[in-house]
Amino acid sequence: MKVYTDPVMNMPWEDRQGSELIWRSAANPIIKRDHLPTSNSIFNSAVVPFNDGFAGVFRCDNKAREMRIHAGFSSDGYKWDINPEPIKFTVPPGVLDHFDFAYDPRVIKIEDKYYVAWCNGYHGPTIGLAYTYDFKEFIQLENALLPYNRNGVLFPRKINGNYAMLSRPSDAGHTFFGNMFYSESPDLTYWGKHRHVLSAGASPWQSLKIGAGPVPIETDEGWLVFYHGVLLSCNGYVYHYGAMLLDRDEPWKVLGATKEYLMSPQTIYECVGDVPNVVFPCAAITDGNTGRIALYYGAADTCTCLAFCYADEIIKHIKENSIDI
Ligand code: BMA
Repeated sequence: MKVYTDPVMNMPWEDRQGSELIWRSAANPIIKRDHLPTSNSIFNSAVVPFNDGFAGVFRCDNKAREMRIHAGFSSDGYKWDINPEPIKFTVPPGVLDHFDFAYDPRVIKIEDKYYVAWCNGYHGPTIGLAYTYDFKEFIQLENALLPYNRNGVLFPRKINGNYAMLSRPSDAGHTFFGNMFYSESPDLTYWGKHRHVLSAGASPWQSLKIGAGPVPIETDEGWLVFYHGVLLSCNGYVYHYGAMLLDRDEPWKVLGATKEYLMSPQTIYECVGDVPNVVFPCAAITDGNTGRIALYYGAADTCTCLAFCYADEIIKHIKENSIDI
């Protein structure tokens, strides 16, 4: 199996100790809630290889409980130097200049730019977009979609000549529904060609809502997409994650998706925090040479964690244990 991502020499990695398909870092949580003196919590954050190390955009909710995103740098993917000041976007003339809140960023390099997609407050949640070259200056683009929407995740290359995005239409609250859709844009401003990808409900862990997690990983078998799935228990929402495989040329076509979750909240740091029982992946560093994947996920809406897996094992598992398509 081929993974079409660049090699990452110094990626964060720990060998598997047991038999799980995805295993947790012994260093979890790698970023604690009080990593910044001003932070209430740091979670659901996105990182990418950058120069000889890594850069990222972090969801830092402050002690006023305002949701902000901050840039950060790391040489090893574990120890992060996060800017104590939130990102202040440069807004070009003619682009909507409005800020309410920002959360759940995803970051991806497309051609020569690093793009950030996040849940942007504009009369409710929608998908904000910006780009940077250096993780110091961020140029804001127009919001991609109308409110209400969450989990906007760009593909790492154009598809059929257009930029492409997965997203999840929602409502303004703690949405109790959610299906995944695909959209295309020639210029990152005007979006269309909207296609349904997958609805919630295929198995109990994903019965209430689903949404894309990290940026899709291109392989010769299709796009590997980790996604969160939510069920409603007597104690509220429980966030798990699994993975799906999408057609390479028509990524709205699902080739398979995990019937069983790959991770559910089970450790103390996933079950105890501001929102108990949440594992929420927003980034994956993938080494094109070995197919090793380091997943960054938020735990209990409080801290940031790492887990590891192999692309070929996850794809084999999807094929052998899929929901009915
Ligand atoms: C979603 C978002 C996520 C969060 C999740 C669980 O609506 O707010 O950031 O992890 O709820 O609280």
